[in-house]
This record gives sequence, structure tokens and C-alpha cells, in this order.
Amino acid sequence: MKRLLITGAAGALGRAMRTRLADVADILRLSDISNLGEAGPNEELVQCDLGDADAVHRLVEGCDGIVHLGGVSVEDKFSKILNANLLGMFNLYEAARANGHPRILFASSNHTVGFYRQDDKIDATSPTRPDGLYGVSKCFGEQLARMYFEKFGQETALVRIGSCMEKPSNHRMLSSWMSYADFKRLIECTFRAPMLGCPVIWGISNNDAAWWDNSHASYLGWKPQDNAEHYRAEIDAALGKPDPKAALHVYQGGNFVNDPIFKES
Ligand code: NAI
Ligand code: 15L
Repeated sequence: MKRLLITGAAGALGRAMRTRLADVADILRLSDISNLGEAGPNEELVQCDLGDADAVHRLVEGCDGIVHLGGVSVEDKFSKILNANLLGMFNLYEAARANGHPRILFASSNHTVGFYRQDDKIDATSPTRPDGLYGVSKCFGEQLARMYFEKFGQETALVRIGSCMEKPSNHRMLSSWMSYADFKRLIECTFRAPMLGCPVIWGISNNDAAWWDNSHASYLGWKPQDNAEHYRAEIDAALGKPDPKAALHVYQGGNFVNDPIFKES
């Protein structure tokens, strides 16, 4: 592909993908509201607020694909979530509609289903059970993307990321972890697939302890290769046996279920 846009490129996942995706497109257009540092040889840097419709229209112009990581990534005040995750999604999809419908990978979240228990096994057809306003904003994003698919044919991979980081750091993540390498493989499959549609995809590695069944998305050919199980002994040694009554070990969303509705100040 010629030009791939990555929003949220200054964030944790954006920084991890910035170097890993350099070979996926001729040019990476990297965007964030925060500072993005110096541009590399095949990089274009655009600092903008996803809540600014005109800026987002300019941002999407000339892009052949979008990895949408930008937004509020944890529970927060509704006003912040509203601007970045709701208005930001709408601005991005309107900009994509005006610019030839580049394929989009939307970084949704496991917090769309955080109130399922860890002994529930669910798949892409299971009703959402968001665990806070952040999770609700990701449900909104998924539904917005679905509507743009039905109405305009806009294709999106709705990736409900579990916990994407260097390695799992607690017992919950033995189920929810996705390695950076597996996320990169998923991004490649998303943009290479002859037909994408608008599937829900669980963003996890090939974990023995997984709660989520990805068989609905098997047509994409994504085969995650890492497995959090590899870290179980290390986590047992560091943390001891998990408390079976703690939210972290009861709910798929872990501690997010206990977050309050944050007051606007
Ligand atoms: P992060 O918080 O480190 O990065 C998000 C980036 O979005 C930040 O650099 C931030 O400056 C930017 N941003 C926030 N508001 C913005 C606005 N109004 N306009 C433009 N940019 C704005 O989060 P992380 O961990 O990198 O996650 C990336 C995406 O993946 C997020 O959408 C998050 O919800 C989603 N996700 C991540 C998971 C993970 O394990 N890292 C798990 C599930 C979902
Ligand atoms: C998320 O949605 C968050 O963005 C990330 O920071 C992690 O907390 C992750 O979920 C998780 O549930 O582990």
C-alpha cells in the first residue's frame, strides 16, 4: 500500500507499531494530539485533535488504509471520552467517506464485554456488556463502523484488543494478552484480505487460557503464534496464587468493573 495512516501514534501501541509497520506501506502518516518526535525516512507527522472535523478530513486525504488507535484508552471523564472516542470516530468515518473509503482497523477493546465472568466463553455473536463509559464508547465505535459498512460499504476490522503489551503481567492477561508480533500479523491480514467486511475480531494471541472464540473471523487467515501460557510460571512466582474473589480474577474486564463515573471538574 502507498500510504497508511496510524492515529494515536504517540501512544503505547502506536509507538510499538511505528517501527514494526514500516514495511507495510511506502509512507506511514503518523498522527496524535501529542508530540510525535522526529519524522523517520518514510514518515509524515500530523499533530491534530480527533475532535476537530476539518483537521481529521485533511489527515485522511491521500491515505489507502487506517489503523485507528487514537483516543482515550481507559476510564475517564465523559467529556474527554465524548471528544476523542465518539466525535473522533464520527469525524474519522466522515473523512473516510469523503476520501474513497480506505479500509480501517479500529482498536476496540475487551471492555465492550468486561462484565462477562472469566468462566464465560464468548464469541463475536455474544451481546456486549461494557464495564464503563470507555467500554460504552468502544461499543459506539463498533456500531458506527457497522452502520458505515451497511450504508456505504466502508470495511472495518473491529479488533477487541485484550491486553497488548510486551508480555502478560498478571493472571488475567494469561487469557487477554496479545503480543506485538501477533498484532502486526493481524494488521497485515486486515489490509491484505481480498474481502474484509466488518468483523469483530478478538485481539489475543493463541492463548491456552483464552475466553474468546475467533472462529467467525477465520476467513481472514490470521494465525496468532504467541501464547501467554509461556509466562504462567513467571507470573505465579512473581504474584503468588490469584485471589479468586478479586474483580481482577472474576471479570473479563478485570478492575475496570470497579471504576466510578468520573466527575467533570
Ligand atoms: P494510549 O493511551 O497509550 O494511546 C492513545 C493515544 O491516543 C495517545 O497517544 C493519545 O495522545 C491519543 N489521543 C487521545 N485523545 C486524542 C485526541 N482527542 N485526538 C488525537 N489523539 C488523541 O493507548 P494504547 O495502549 O496505545 O491503545 C491504543 C488504542 O488501542 C486505544 O484506542 C485503546 O483504547 C485501544 N486498546 C488498547 C489496549 C492495550 O492493551 N494497549 C487494549 C484494548 C484497546
Ligand atoms: C484496554 O482497553 C486499555 O486500553 C489498556 O490500557 C489495558 O488496560 C487493556 O484494556 C486491558 O484490559 O488489559
